Amino acid sequence: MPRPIITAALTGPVATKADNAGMPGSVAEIAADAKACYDAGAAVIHIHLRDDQGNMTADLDVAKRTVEAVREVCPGITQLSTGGLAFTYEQRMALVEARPAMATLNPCTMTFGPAEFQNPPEKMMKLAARMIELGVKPEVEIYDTGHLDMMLYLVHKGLLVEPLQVSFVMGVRGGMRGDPQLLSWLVRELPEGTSWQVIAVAKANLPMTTIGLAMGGNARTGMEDTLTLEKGVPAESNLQLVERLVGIAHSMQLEPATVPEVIDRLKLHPELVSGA
Ligand code: KMH
Ligand code: ZN
Repeated sequence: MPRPIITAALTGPVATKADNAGMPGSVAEIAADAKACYDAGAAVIHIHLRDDQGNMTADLDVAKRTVEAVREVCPGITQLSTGGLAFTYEQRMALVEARPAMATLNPCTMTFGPAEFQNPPEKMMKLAARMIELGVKPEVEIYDTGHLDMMLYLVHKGLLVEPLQVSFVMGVRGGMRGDPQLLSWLVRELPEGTSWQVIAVAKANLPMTTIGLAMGGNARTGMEDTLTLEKGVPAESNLQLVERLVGIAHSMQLEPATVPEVIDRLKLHPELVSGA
């Protein structure tokens, strides 16, 4: 079984420091958390931006400063989110101009809890094409079974280049539920050589993440996906969540993948990882 790539999702599009004081709330706090999570075994750091007042932002200058700040403190691979519910598609698209090594690509519009998550096909394909031009590796976020077919269509159109990096997002109201049978069907449909993980939110987080690991997938945790260690027990920090996940991997005798392994497996642009 390949070693699992551990991703730390430090901040999200919904919760903020007001929901859990352990969540980072500035560029400097994001960088410090990135280093702590990298040191604990996370090779990839998934980030929704925060300005220095702790607000969610899609400001390109903040994006550039964040990518730079993480590169300065650790060799972890920065993955910027181009998701987010509070910004226009144009604002979200522009974030790849900060040239992170990776960024997310959400292939379809959907209901997302109480909100609408807009990913219009023409604009989404423009973003996919721009990511190829810049050498930014997309992580495709699949919230429902039809999204997988959209991903395969993008491959067919030359808008996604293999090896693919995929997240199966489970537990969002409006997307698919956390269900092991669904997961096994999805994994079976992936092109050979695809790297995949489960992003399981809220109560699906721990069981589905663990099942994904046991099936040979990668794994993600962090305060974007869960604010609690268990019902009624808030997580203290992203570090605590990463340490727990690495502990689960170790209990299956799985050692987290290193950054050089991830660069090689996902065919990342090494200069975008190091900033050289
Ligand atoms: N917020 C998660 C449910 C993204 O940032 O583009 C999925 C996610 C996608 O992390
Ligand atoms: Zn995200």
